Amino acid sequence: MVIGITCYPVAGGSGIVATELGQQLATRGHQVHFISYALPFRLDRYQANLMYHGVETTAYPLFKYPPYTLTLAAKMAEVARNYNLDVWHVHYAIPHAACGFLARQLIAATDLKPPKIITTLHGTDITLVGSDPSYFDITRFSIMASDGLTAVSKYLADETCNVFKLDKDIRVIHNFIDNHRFRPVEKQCDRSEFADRNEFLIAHVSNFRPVKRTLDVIDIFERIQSQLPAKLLLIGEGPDTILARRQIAKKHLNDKVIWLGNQNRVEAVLPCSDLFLLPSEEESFGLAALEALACGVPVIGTLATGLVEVVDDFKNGFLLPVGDTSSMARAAVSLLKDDNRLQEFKKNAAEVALAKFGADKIVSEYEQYYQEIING
Ligand code: GMT
Repeated sequence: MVIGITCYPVAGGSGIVATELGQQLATRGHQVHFISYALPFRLDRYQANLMYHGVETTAYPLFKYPPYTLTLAAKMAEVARNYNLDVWHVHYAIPHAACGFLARQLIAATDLKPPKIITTLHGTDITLVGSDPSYFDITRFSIMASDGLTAVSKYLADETCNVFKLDKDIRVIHNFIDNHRFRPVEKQCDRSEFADRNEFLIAHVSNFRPVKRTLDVIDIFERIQSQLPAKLLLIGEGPDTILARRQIAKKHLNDKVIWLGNQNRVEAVLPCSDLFLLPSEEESFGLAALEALACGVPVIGTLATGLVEVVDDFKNGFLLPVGDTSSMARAAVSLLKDDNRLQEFKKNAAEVALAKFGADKIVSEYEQYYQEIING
């Protein structure tokens, strides 16, 4: 197949899934075209069958907000015409599904057959931004206008139907991991760089948005380290970074926290960790948690989110109510203190991640879905 992929190129779950899907599809022999305003975050090496088309937006004094969505739609149509695309796969409904619709109208005005539009919903495009009154109607319209619709969890598919009062078939295709990269191999990293031999290493990866509740991460860690020797590894950056830094200083934890900023090879660090914290308010899936599990790291996360489809409660992690940092810390300490159980959780983490979310399985689900949609 010839597939166009549009996503946000910055560090963030939807861009990572889109990029890794494109790489996997190209490896399988499909021709993949990325269309975005910058080279996607993890698209850091040349690969056969994979091309990138940058979208430019001309600045003009009249434009307070340069109309990126128009140039994106025009580029999507141009790439479809030049390469005869079968599918436009857009990740994150806003504004990409609307751009797909517009690009289809552009092609329909010629004699060419437009590619099918498949929209993958990732989470905040529905739960936060899409449900905002200013985006609601256009998001609902663009979702309805897509030829195919996938969601990264059943939780998100149900949430989408509730929020938008939709009666449309949404295919659940979970996120996946490249199991050649994300493996529980401790020698991939040098643990002594981060912690002493007697210290536990606790990790958190996110884009430090309020929805991630980074202050809860610090609160949980503070409670853990008051009972056990431990270090906290923080990976990523975002709007709450400053807040988190202040909180760490206020709690006198500076010498126990290691900041790594954005990393595009988290698999080189995660396998050294003993526990991963993701106490998010909302998480449609929690790709960061899956990447940790695949590296053999148990996860402490939140109930009533898509994490229930990723983490096996009491088997490779614990899920607790949002904001209940004392129970999260208690669960963490009891696990870290029981080495047999910790090793068992670590083993389960990697096994479950591979069995349920291995790239081979999930990428085939996308291929099959593309084919179904192309065949109408
Ligand atoms: O989590 C974020 O803020 C980033 C966001 C994105 O779209 O880049 O992530 C969402 O999509 C990921 C990939 O499907 C999911 O694993 C995350 O759970 C989801 N984030 C939220 O629902 C908050």
